[in-house]
Amino acid sequence: PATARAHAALTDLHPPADDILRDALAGLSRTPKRLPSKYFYDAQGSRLFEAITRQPEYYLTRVEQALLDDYLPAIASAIGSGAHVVEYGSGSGRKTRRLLEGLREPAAYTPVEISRAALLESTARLASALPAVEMLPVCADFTRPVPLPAPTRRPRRTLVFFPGSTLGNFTHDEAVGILAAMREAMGADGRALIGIDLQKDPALIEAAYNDAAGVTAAFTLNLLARLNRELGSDFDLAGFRHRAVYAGERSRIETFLVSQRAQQVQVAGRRFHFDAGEAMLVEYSHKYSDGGFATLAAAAGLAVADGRNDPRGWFGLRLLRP
Ligand code: AVJ
Repeated sequence: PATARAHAALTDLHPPADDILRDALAGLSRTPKRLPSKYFYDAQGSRLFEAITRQPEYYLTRVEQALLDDYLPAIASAIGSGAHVVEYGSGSGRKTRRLLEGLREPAAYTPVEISRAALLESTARLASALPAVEMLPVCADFTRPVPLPAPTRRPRRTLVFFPGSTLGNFTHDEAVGILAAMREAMGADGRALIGIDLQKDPALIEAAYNDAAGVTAAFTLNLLARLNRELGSDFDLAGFRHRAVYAGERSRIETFLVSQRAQQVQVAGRRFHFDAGEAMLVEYSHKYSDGGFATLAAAAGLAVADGRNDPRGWFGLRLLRP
């Protein structure tokens, strides 16, 4: 029954295959080439990301989870009862369950997630664990405007939840745009709870994006496998390698797929040439300072109302208000 209810309420704005095709062709036509990281998250990519969060080097998920547990009572008093929790890029929904259980009688929960499989699975799981919370899942790309479903019971306020330092996957201008859209969605009395990975020893950061088991490399390469599956392109996965380096002057991990030899790739009847050693950018993961994040939020008209970092200062949560 939980699954049926989750299906029935689904708002599906899933990005069509021609969006992926258009974005892939545009990115491959640029110099240097690039592909958008949002396309990592098909069913297989979402599974691989879950596996990344279990790698010993990938501290982000574990540290954020512990910080959230610790910070929740204070968040619950700041938010009050009857909130509509809206989550962008909900993934597996593991952190969400703790948040919804820790808040005071949340009225409704709207996960906005690009991966349909991950969305349906996590919503079904949450619905059976939290029967009092109205589930209003939306399958959509949150980098474009998403009309939010209205809960049956009028919520007291909206809380936008954006954990995992997902904001870090966007450029400065994109991040400002996403925060500004959140500000719009949350209304005058709303709040946003944002997870941010903080600046630290670059060796720790680089290890997190180059796990010894090679799960992150498989995750990165799945982007090409996805294009082959969905667009019928002919990327040779053995011809590319994952490379993630911390660019200190830009405070971000930059992830590339590096062509191992000179090669041609066909996408929808168009041919693209890769030189040997040519690096195609596929992801940024920005790392923040306290001040840098406050400035970013301010550019979107949001103020830091409260916040907390874990004891080592590796990861932070920030509560924002308009
Ligand atoms: C989606 C932001 C949680 O950038 O750390 C993990 C994605 N990429 N390893 C991140 C990712 C490579 C991840 N987040």
